[in-house]
Amino acid sequence: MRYRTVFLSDLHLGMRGAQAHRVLSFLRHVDAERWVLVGDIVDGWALARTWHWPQAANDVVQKLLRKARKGAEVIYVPGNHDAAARQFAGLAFGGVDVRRQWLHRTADGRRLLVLHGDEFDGMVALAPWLSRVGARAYALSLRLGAAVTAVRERLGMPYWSLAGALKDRTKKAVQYIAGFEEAVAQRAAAVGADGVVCGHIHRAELRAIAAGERTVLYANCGDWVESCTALVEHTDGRLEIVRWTDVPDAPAEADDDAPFEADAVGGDGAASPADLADLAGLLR
Ligand SMILES: [Mn+2]
Repeated sequence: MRYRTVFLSDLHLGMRGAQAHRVLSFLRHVDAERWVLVGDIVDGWALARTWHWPQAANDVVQKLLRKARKGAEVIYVPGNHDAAARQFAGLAFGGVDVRRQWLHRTADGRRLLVLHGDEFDGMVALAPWLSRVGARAYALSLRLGAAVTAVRERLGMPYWSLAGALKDRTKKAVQYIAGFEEAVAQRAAAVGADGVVCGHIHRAELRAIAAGERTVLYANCGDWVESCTALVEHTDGRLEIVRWTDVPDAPAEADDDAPFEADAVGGDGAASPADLADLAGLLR
């Protein structure tokens, strides 16, 4: 499959529960002129707690760099979990263009503001699973979800997300998501863009949202922790959310690598300068 542009966000490589082997399968089957990485590609928060960097995560980074070498345009807009990379905004590494935000022009001439979305956390009330404490509870629910997923795969059932299902059913989650989408759409309208592409809340979406006098396109890439979705632009500029349902063989080393203790890299979960240097190394 070949697209004009593929937008990917929230791979969370380095977090237990990340699905690097699925990302890899997607990258092997899909080709594009342009790859836009919309943040939380590497999860520096999770890595600072427990070092978990399976071969598949490495392969994902290598595969993206290879696409850049082979002539694809690769733009990387870091998110809050890989915010360390924001210091490199304006620079390019191995053909990867790092930007704080990005203005994408579609083949049919629409201007889309690309940002991760954590910029709006302070403006939207109550995002429990997005705070650092919430992130741990969320990771736990994902690990539970991973067990369910493993059983379903063994039974040949399609991929299904426990955390996603739980999240979608709480009233507060619904309110939060609506508030987030509204805030992001308002920003796009304020800068005169025709739409916005973001990630962050792990919920793929593609719809028009009224923002004041205007209507803007709200596009969220979703994530590769739960839903395995990407936003793609066809050669004619048409946008679409695709869900990657291929179930590749899970790597044998999946969960038996002994993690380093979290306190080896800084106590309270905050990234130390050494962590940032490590992260920068991974991103290069
Ligand atoms: Mn995020």
